[in-house]
Amino acid sequence: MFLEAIFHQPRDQYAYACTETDLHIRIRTKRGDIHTIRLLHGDPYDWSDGEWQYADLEMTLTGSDQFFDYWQATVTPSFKRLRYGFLLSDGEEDIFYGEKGFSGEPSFEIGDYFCFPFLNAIDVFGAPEWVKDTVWYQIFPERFANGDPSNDPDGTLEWNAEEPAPDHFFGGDLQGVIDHIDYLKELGINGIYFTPIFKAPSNHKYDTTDYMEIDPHFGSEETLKELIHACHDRGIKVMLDAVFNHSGYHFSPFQDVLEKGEESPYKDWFHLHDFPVDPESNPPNYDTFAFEASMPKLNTEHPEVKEYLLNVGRHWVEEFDIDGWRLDVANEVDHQFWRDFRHAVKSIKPDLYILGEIWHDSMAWLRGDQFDAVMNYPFTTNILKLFAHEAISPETFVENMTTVMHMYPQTVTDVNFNLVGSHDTPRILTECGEDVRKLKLLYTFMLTSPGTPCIYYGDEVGLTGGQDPGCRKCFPWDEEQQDLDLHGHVQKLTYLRQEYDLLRNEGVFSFLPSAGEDRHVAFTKSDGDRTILVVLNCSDTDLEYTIPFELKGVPLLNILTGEEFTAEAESIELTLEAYGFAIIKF
Ligand code: ARE
Ligand code: CA
Repeated sequence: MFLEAIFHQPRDQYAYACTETDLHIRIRTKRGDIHTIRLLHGDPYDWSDGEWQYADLEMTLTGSDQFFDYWQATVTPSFKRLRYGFLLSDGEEDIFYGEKGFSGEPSFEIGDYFCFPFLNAIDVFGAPEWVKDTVWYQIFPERFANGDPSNDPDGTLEWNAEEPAPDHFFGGDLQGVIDHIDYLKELGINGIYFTPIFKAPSNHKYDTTDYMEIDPHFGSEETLKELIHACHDRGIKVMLDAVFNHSGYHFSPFQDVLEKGEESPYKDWFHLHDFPVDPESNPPNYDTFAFEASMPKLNTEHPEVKEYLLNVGRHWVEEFDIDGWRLDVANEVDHQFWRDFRHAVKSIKPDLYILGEIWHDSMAWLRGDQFDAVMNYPFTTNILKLFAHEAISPETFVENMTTVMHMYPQTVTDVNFNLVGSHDTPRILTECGEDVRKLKLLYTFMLTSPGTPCIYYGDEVGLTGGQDPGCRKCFPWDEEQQDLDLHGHVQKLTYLRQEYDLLRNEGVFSFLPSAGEDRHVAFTKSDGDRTILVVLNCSDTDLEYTIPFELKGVPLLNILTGEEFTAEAESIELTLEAYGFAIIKF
């Protein structure tokens, strides 16, 4: 037994309350090393027969990555307290593992057990219920649609006439979104994430001048209200972008500091190194986002700054009824700020969704006291490697995805924000070498797997483009320029996700083996009674796939085609064309 590979910690993704009554306990072991694990568990104060009383429960293997197996058990402690240890068996020997380490026999000393002291309801991770049923659509407002030419900035270019450059304006605005709201409804999305809309000089508006004003080139407060009404009437949630790590150059407190230096009452609002404050110095003599002189970092520890920004957070929830905040550069802002932010906005709207923009391991923000989810870029990376770049084998993909799915508590994974591209990455079709078959396959995976998927505007009609600013082209509203077949596929998937709760976040997700000559990925979502099987052929040749279940006499439904059939033989073969896929329900 490889004891050195065994890992558990009594917190975070290894021990957490998944509901107000239940705990998930997880452990990691060397891949293939352990056959069974029993969780020995009891209440710390239950000594009814003069001995500590514990029960025992078999743990489930929930997945394997390159090096490790992951195991999980759900426990409902009668009195909300738990002491627990693991009895691991490799078929030859049994080893007990608890807080004090390993021993040959299960310990009778309660002090040797791990401790989950008490399941306090207020500490349970609680993302809003609606999120797991949401398919997001990300809009970069300057490029989605121009609904009001009268508010266009000077020098606005003709829609879609040129490749976007960092300083281009094409006139997109909020009225444009209102005008096309039924397009979005019909696409089957039910949440919109808007990149920033507050007053700022750039086209992307991450350099905020005024957090309390809608950018006049995007519209007015009335336009935003109308837009949010139009969305809510159609069951679409609205999430805005909060850029609180830094302000823009023209933010009046920063202007004051530039003008008055040490005399400015705002000098502690930023992280200034010395005076005079000099945006021309290289690097700037104050902290910024990524050495950008036009993005001075805000001092979120300062009580006035904090109060100011929390008020911004509250204002757009209270007055405009937004449903979510996406937090820009969330990991560079202090944790205490986010705790207070959560409290401030959730006191107004308890089911508000808080999404942090973090590209790396984000456990420290996902303990229930800060964010509900993060932008799941590790998911993106793995998807690109398999489906777009064909740089890894399906087996490696399954291993990597298993790592990603075990990075956080399951309660987080269920609502995490899955994306395959954004305004910060090349377009997904470009990543796929403009092979639409690959993109359809990749969408099939994203829209049937756990988490809440997001479609970046225009990806569904085949927009292309490289890294920012290339990925920010204007939406091609002329249908001649749209890939309607791709659009139809995305729409089909969003509708299926609405129709089948198993494709949203019900049931247990399991990969099926994908070893062998074929390049394919297969997985099931199942609640015990009903199962949906998804098979994806990741190669440019036909795939003969034998369904690895005994289904003789069982009625099957191909939910993509509507075709129903009953298996006559012991085994059922599916033939999938190059980059083809099947979704079968039984
Ligand atoms: C502009 C130019 C770019 C140029 C850049 C150089 O457009 O072509 O490369 O300047 O400084 C906004 C605008 C950008 C603009 C930027 C600076 O949208 O167009 O870029 O401001 O003016 C990291 C951060 C992450 C951040 C990305 C961009 O961790 O928070 O970098 N994302 C947010 C927004 C952006 C926004 C800003 C932050 C600033 O989503 O749109 O940029 O408000 C790795 C790392 C990540 C890294 C990621 C991307 O994987 O692990 O940490 O993210 O790459 O670089
Ligand atoms: Ca306009």
